[in-house]
Amino acid sequence: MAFENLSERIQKALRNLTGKGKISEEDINNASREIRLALLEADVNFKVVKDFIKKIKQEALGKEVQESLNPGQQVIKIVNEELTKMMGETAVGLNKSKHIPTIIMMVGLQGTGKTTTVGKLAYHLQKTDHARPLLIAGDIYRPAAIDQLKQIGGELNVPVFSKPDEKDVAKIVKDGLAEADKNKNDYVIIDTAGRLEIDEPLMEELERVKEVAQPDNILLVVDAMTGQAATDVAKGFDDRLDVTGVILTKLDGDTRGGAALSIRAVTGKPIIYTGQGEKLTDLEDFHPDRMASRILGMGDMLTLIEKAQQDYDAKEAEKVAMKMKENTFDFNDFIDQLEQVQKMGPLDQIMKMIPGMANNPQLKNLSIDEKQIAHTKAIVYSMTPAEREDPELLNPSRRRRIAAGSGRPVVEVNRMIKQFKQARDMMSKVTKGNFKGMENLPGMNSPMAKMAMRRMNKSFKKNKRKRIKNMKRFHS
Ligand SMILES: Nc1nc2c(ncn2[C@@H]2O[C@H](COP(=O)(O)OP(=O)(O)OP(=O)(O)O)[C@@H](O)[C@H]2O)c(=O)[nH]1
Ligand SMILES: [Mg+2]
Repeated sequence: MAFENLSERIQKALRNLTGKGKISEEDINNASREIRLALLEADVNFKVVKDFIKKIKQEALGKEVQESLNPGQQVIKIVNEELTKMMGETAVGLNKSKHIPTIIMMVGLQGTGKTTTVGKLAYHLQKTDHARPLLIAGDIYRPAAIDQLKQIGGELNVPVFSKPDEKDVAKIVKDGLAEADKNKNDYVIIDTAGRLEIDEPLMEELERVKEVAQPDNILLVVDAMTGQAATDVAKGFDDRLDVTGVILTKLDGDTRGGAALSIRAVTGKPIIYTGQGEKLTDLEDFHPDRMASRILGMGDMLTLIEKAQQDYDAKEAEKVAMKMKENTFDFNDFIDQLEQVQKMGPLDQIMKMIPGMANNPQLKNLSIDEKQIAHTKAIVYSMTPAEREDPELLNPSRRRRIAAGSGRPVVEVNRMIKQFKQARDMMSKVTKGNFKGMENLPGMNSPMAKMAMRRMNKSFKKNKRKRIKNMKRFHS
């Protein structure tokens, strides 16, 4: 998976912060150092890394405290924002010509994915813009290049203009454009030849094509797997051709992240699309914010919670399973469960970290009832050890004593004991891999908490086989 290492390391550095109520300058420095190393290892441009870390420190140390976030979450937010800025802030699309055709010229080193991307882009424009593109085969050096483009055109039902015997690429492009005029194509996409490195003849040829075609878009195709070297190449192309945008290919692969993260900062040119596979459908618009979230694993903050919960589940589910089997699940276990829920942190605040969620109206109705959980705990702690271990002892007079001891009304004590019994039922389901009903636990009565539960339920089911194996081992 792309960015795996980078993602993991940055998330780890940030996770160390989220556990803390207060963050010192030293904490920030430690996290910054970790992030810096992670970025350098991901082959992000040295200068870009330096600027980035400087900004993170400035922001993290200087920023006014925002009440809705704890300090660790605030640092995550800053890193997320800076990472987004680094990649360009907002999504950028193609330049469209006032008059048809809109002309797109594809450039880049050998094997980066130019020809494939010509096809992907044609398909994308067909889908999003009902486009009727013409493709021009401007690579006359590799014998199979024209056939490759023709095959792609055939798949998409898109015409391909080529002149196999013409040695002047600018002339081919000129004739191709005349053909597009004649046929009223609304887009023209020009494929060009690649070289192993930037060389003078290649650049001159591309400059001539640019001169003739006057393209609305010159898209530099960059292989994301090549890391920092890719940014140097990008700069070389940009200096000569003044490209309008970048397409990052092979983001589906084991990309370290260097090119994706530094190319915008180094060239000032926006990433417009990303290639996510070899098929013609594998082209996606580039959204800096989504990419940052993906790197930080935040687009799916719930996954983090889920993961924590899974780790807990693995051990705890075994214990609970045994308790259920022996019917010894008691109030001590009940308290454990409650504490596990609380350990996940203030759920409403974590929710706000999810991109797009901060302004979600549903969040306003969100109440994770911490108070209720505290009351429940007070009641349990007012029980004698014998009562906690054997709930059947709880007769009316004991309940009155517990009510007095915890400062809660008797009805509430009764309700809680009833809930406990429900929870016990629920636990018997949990051992069968079903979290349904967990929503009814105290404090879990909110849409968001329910959503988290549904997710846990799903992931629990997914790992069921593994769990059953573990349990069998545990019981044997
Ligand atoms: N996994 C993956 N492979 C890709 C992607 N884009 C292109 N490829 C593959 O990369 C290889 C080279 O692609 P081409 O489109 O021929 O590259 P090119 O830049 O036209 O190459 P030259 O014309 O030789 O300069 C092919 O095997 C493609 O299938 C992508 O986004 N993901
Ligand atoms: Mg090619």
